[in-house]
Amino acid sequence: MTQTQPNLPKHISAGETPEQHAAFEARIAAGEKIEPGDWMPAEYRRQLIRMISQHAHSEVVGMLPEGEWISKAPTLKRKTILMAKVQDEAGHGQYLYHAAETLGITREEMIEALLTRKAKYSSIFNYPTTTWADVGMVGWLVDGAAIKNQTMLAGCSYGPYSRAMVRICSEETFHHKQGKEMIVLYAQGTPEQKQMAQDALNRWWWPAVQMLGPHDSDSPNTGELSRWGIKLKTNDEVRQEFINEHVPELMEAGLTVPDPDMHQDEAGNWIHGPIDWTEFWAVIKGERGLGKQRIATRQAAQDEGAWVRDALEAYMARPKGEAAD
Ligand code: BYC
Repeated sequence: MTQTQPNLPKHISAGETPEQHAAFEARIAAGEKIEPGDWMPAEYRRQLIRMISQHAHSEVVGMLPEGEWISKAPTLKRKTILMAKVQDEAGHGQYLYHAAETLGITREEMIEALLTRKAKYSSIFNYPTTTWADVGMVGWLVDGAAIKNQTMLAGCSYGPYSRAMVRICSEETFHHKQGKEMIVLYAQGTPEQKQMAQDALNRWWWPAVQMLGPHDSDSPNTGELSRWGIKLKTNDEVRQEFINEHVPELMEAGLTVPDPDMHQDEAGNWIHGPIDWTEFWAVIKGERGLGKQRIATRQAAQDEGAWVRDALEAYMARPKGEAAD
């Protein structure tokens, strides 16, 4: 928790001076990356730890809805692709936990915050994948929304986060394409397959639109994140990019976006109807959806993996020269 000083704005913490902040912000304005050993405002550090650790948790919890389908994939080809995708998400979690660790938080502290619900993870992963088409729709819409957000974050001011994002985005692009290819195929298939794709779109459209965060007017963190070059676009700007790309593509695939108010304005933007934010917050708090189940699953994985961590610690602490196996 950072402390503010009387008579200074909230983003300047106790012991920091406006001059330090001005020099720091000049570096960002000049396009320099901030690296782990550099001076940084305590609030910049806090915001990055919050956001990167929540992003890491999202990748790891995000393995659950798709992972359920590995044993039920319809063909060997689809199974192999899905296994690679889920494994990629674990890798993304690793890069991101490492990036957050460079800011002085430990892996244990982050996991504890996830399991005690002090830290959030993306609302989208509290929804169930009820049919095989949901796996394709997650790839197309969820990875599609994530890429829009993460391409922006690849240009962010913190070096380790920015570099992690470059690699993650290239993998997410493959995830997005495989999801789109699946859904386009099913939408052109039998009436039953097309209906399965449409039902999946009906389930995932609104959660995907919501996952990019509350409207800018209700986003308490955007001000500081934009000030410090962490967010280069606002939640609503990223959402608009996502909608503009995906609505025409879904229509071209023969599917109907489940928003009766969706229309194109004179500037060519696709304008969505009202978003149900009550649902969004209830899902984040675990009052609706699978939040409780997701945390219980992560807790079980943590408990069942304790012996592996203990064995690794014992191995690392073994006397010098002792045989490794
Ligand atoms: N879900 O001030 P705001 C993936 C919270 S995973 C839950 O606008 P901010 C994938 C927000 O944290 C991709 N909570 O926040 C993996 C804040 O609460 P706190 C995940 C949300 O940070 C597996 C409060 O609402 N991507 O690609 O300025 C399989 C107020 O919001 C959500 C990332 O994590 C939400 N959807 O902006 C497939 C990207 N939205 O923390 C795919 C990194 C908002 O103050 N994160 N909240 O208690 C970000 O870019 C930003 O954090 C957000 C929110 C745009 C999400």
